[in-house]
Amino acid sequence: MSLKNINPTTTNAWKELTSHFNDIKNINIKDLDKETNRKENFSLKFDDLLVDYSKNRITKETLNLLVKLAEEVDLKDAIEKQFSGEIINVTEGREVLHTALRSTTDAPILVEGKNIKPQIQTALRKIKSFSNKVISGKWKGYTGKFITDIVNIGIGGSDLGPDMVVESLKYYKNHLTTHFVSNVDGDHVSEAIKNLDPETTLFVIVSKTFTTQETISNSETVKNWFLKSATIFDIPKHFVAVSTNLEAVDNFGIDRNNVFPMWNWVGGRFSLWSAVGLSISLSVGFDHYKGLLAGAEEMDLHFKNEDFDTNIPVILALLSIWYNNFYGAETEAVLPYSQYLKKLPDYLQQAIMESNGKGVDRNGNKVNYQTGTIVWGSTGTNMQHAFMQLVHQGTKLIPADFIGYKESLYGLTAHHKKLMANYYGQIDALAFGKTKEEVHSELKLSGNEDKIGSLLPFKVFEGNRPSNAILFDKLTPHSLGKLIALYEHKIFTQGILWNIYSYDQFGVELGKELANKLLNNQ
Ligand code: G6Q
Repeated sequence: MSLKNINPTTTNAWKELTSHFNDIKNINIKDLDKETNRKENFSLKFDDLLVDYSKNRITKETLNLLVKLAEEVDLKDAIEKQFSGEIINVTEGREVLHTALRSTTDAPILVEGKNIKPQIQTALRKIKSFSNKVISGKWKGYTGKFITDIVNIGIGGSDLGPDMVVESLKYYKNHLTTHFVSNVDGDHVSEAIKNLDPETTLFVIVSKTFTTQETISNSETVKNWFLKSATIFDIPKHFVAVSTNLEAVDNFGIDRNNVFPMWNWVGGRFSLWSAVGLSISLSVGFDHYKGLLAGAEEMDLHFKNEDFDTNIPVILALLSIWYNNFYGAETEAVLPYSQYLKKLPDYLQQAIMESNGKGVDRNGNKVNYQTGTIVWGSTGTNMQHAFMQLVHQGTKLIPADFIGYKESLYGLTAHHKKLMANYYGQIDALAFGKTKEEVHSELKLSGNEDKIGSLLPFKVFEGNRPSNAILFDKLTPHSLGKLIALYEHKIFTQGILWNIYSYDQFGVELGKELANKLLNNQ
């Protein structure tokens, strides 16, 4: 049985939400914040994670209606279908089972009648043993030297996830240096290899199809570079692949023993939990890699089992729909207050926009409502000195997720205090703004009474700009896994509510076709 097919705008909840929106659209977060227990009533705690969504333009009634919407489109049924391996990626005829990759239970998950759990475990054992060998130095290059550098060659889902996680977990990394090459721009690969030593470099070629123009071009280039000093018999010590296309991998010259599996039931942008994450395991060690998977599994169970009104990914998805479909907000910002997470917005752009950037519903009809939000962002505090001006005083409504950590990793507590003061300061500034009266008395008190006439309107902050505070105790592989899975489930929930297919990506095809045509005509 496939996913249900319900146009959200035809539900009772949508109608009620529309009239509710008309009633409350001018509410102000400042007034809402005065409610008794507002923070407690609009916060969710899940072990080391606290999500405070009290600074949103919502009431209890809004939330009830949004939850009702999720119920009316039968989100529960869709969740069950995803986790149990139904073919919910209908347009590609595939199951969507990235959650199976991190499941530690014995419960079988069947794909074409076969339990996939054993092959997942075998792949994990292979990742473990390979990572251990390379990290310990047991695995040696063709002249007997240890491996010092890893180069991940892949693009899109075969690059953004591993790259983002390796960067985010830099604190936990070992002696290996990891590089990522993705762009077909030859300067990218040239820069990456210019200081590398072929005797001590390991290339991890990640391509589900092993036909992707960028990845194959870059792989051929590094192979030629390698063969300037080594022979084809040395390739097995320096090239491994993650792919489903064994024939193409063979043709490239990679030893079958050095191939890690990929499966069609894992979408590229959700694949860092598979062997696509090999560079992660090499960079931080298998135990940390497992920690990442364990954190994601905890979020999976929360998403699967928790009631919608206390379900973190569901609530964040519903809030996003509230702004996107009722307030007409076009974009959302993701603002991590950790320099380690600087690549998270890029990663989420693919995950969110490639998944939910669809204009046709599950009937194949053009939708008559807004879908996929535009996501963008950068790290705090850097972005406060850059684009935040527009978020505070511009004309657009931009709901924002502020991701923060109670503790820093190196323990410079004075720095962390400042960082978090900025985190909360921004949230409050957006929500509460600064009134005319406040600006007036500020100018007066600072002895600038003469400037009140000319400056006052420019210094006013309207406020009433919504945000969520997503706060973890500490950045660990475990909490990162949880965070990524949170967004994955938010994406899924929104796709279900918008009645679109989130797991195909035909939108990237046309440009590829045209580029190939142009190449062939040259
Ligand atoms: C992700 C997309 C896409 C894909 C790349 C790389 O969901 O499918 O970004 O990951 O095009 O594809 P290959 O892994 O096949 O090279």
